[in-house]
Amino acid sequence: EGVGPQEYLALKLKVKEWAPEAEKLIKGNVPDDANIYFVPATMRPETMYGQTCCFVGPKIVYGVYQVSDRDYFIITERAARNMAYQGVFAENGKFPKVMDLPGSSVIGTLVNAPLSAHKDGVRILPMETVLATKGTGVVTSVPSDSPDDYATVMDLSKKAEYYGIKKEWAGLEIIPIIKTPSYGDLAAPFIVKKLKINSPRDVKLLAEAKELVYKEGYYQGVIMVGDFKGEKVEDAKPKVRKQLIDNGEAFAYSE
Ligand code: A2H
Repeated sequence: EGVGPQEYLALKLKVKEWAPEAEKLIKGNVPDDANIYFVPATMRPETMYGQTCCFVGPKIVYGVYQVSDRDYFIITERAARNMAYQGVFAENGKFPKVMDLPGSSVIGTLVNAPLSAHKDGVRILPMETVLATKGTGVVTSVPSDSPDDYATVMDLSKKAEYYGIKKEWAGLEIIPIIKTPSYGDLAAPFIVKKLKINSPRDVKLLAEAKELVYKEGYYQGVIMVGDFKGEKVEDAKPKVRKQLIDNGEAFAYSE
């Protein structure tokens, strides 16, 4: 990190049903027929088949930005400003903000996650470790292949009441999407258990887990689902990325 620009894929997760608090805030500020999207930034487009939820920082304040006539994005102001210079908004350099939206208010919102096996949608859930200074401040969750995501959904399931969420929102089935020779087809859960990681706050161990899962998945992994089933992760990654962009479900974002 810090050596060159990060090339992310920004994915469009369309809101299907608002959490009550967010709905009250949105009403009257955004037209009823608008398409509103949460826009997570990912480095792993080929894992999008395994999305089970999407994280926001509960203490981060997001903005609702109008990107075109009927389309609105929920992202940090920092990301909106960057996108405004990357041809994402209607007018170059402009990123019209309609309103602020506290992360805590959107918890429980149901969104459609492109490529995910969970076709009825996935929930927006809290993740304390989301950085406001990276990507869009929104992180889509793939617990099969991301140790951070797995540790977080486990914690959310265990303490659902404390977090003010429904247990089943965090407990959507974790689907195997990448087969690896050493860690099986659920690499993140395998390594998290092996390293005895008990909490999303075990940052040192999680950094180690991330490194192990990434290397094994990226260089040895084979995709088990979707249009590129049977292909190596390395080969499938640019193809899934292109497909999502061509379908209008994602766009390139760099910082
Ligand atoms: B990745 P890099 Cl399956 N705060 O996507 C914390 N984490 C963030 C973030 C933020 N503001 N914005 C993006 N990220 C996460 C998938 C994935 C990711 C898998 C495995 C590993 C992985 C599903 N979550 O990342 O330091 C996003 O999670 C391992 C680092 O800029 C994004 O890709 O490379 C990744 O971190 C980008 O981190």
